[in-house]
Amino acid sequence: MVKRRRLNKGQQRQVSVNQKKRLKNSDIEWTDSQLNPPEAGRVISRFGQHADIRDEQGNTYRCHIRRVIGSLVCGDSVLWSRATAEQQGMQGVVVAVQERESLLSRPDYYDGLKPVAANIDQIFIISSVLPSFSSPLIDRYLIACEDMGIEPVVVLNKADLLPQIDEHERLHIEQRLKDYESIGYKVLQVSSTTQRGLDSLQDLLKDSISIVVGQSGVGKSSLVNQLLPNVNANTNLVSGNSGLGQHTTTVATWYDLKQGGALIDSPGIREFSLWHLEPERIARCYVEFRDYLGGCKFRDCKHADDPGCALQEAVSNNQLHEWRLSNYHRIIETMKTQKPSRATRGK
Ligand SMILES: Nc1nc2c(ncn2[C@@H]2O[C@H](COP(=O)(O)OP(=O)(O)OP(=O)(O)O)[C@@H](O)[C@H]2O)c(=O)[nH]1
Ligand SMILES: [Mg+2]
Ligand SMILES: [Zn+2]
Repeated sequence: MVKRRRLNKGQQRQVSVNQKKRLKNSDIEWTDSQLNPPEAGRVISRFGQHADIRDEQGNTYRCHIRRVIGSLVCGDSVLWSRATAEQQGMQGVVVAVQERESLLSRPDYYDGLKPVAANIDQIFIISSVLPSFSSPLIDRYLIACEDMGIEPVVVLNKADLLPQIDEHERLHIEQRLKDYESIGYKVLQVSSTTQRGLDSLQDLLKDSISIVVGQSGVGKSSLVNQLLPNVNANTNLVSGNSGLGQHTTTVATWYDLKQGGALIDSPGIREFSLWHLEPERIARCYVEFRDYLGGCKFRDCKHADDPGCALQEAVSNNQLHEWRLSNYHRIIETMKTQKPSRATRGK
């Protein structure tokens, strides 16, 4: 019997490179006569080299993405051509992307800045009583929204579980939500199980392109299913062992709303770093800090134990919430260690 030799690491890498080359070589191309004139469409989801495109009549087509197109994400407005005959399951080809009104990117330690969805005008930041409530994570999303100029809504899902948790934790969550409201943010407590608060959420959806974001397992897809009864987005139990979500949703997906606008479901995240922003910019994205930022004694004030810090003084006078300033410091601190060395642009 011939003993099969195991490949060393270098050989394994070469095999993988060759496989990728081969895949690229089998690129799909139709001749001009096999393609209809380009028409407008919307990216429903993107998967590697193909995307599901919705035409203006509301039908969806699986399309190949021309290699010249650098970046394409859920929500992009595109021009695409219908093919007269399918090739490898593809029904058409995306030929151009229209200019974006906005772009939500997910700063990922391993992959750099990864675009998630385009042309959105409202972000529902979903948190929940379980797996865990995290105000630093909500703050990170709020910073991203302020930076991009997109309207945020802070949503606590699984509000039905509030009476079941430790009282100390319940009071903590409720106080944080009140504080967000006092800063001026829209805050909703909802439950996709008991339907609590869903009418208010429904009202906010009207005529907007909205996206649900947040940790895995907070119930983003469950909310989408409740808000859009014809949709059947996959949902999954939070793992009994780790208490974490199971990353059930894997790609951002666009759902049309009957009354106009759309709701995008997105994959859960583990972390949301902000290394692509400067500390000064982050401080300005804490909207309630803005009135005080010019007032520190030193121009390079770090707002920690610096003498004459206007933010510290405002905290002492109960004009700012201490926890927001401490979240700010936590974020700045983690940025120092989380800056990725790899390329900062994904596709
Ligand atoms: N008690 C309670 N459970 C809920 C509620 N909403 C969702 N769940 C449960 O939470 C679990 C996770 O829900 P999903 O909708 O899959 O969560 P997700 O945020 O989409 O997760 P990913 O796709 O992994 O990011 C499921 O078991 C849901 O049944 C709620 O309002 N109350
Ligand atoms: Mg999901
Ligand atoms: Zn200061």
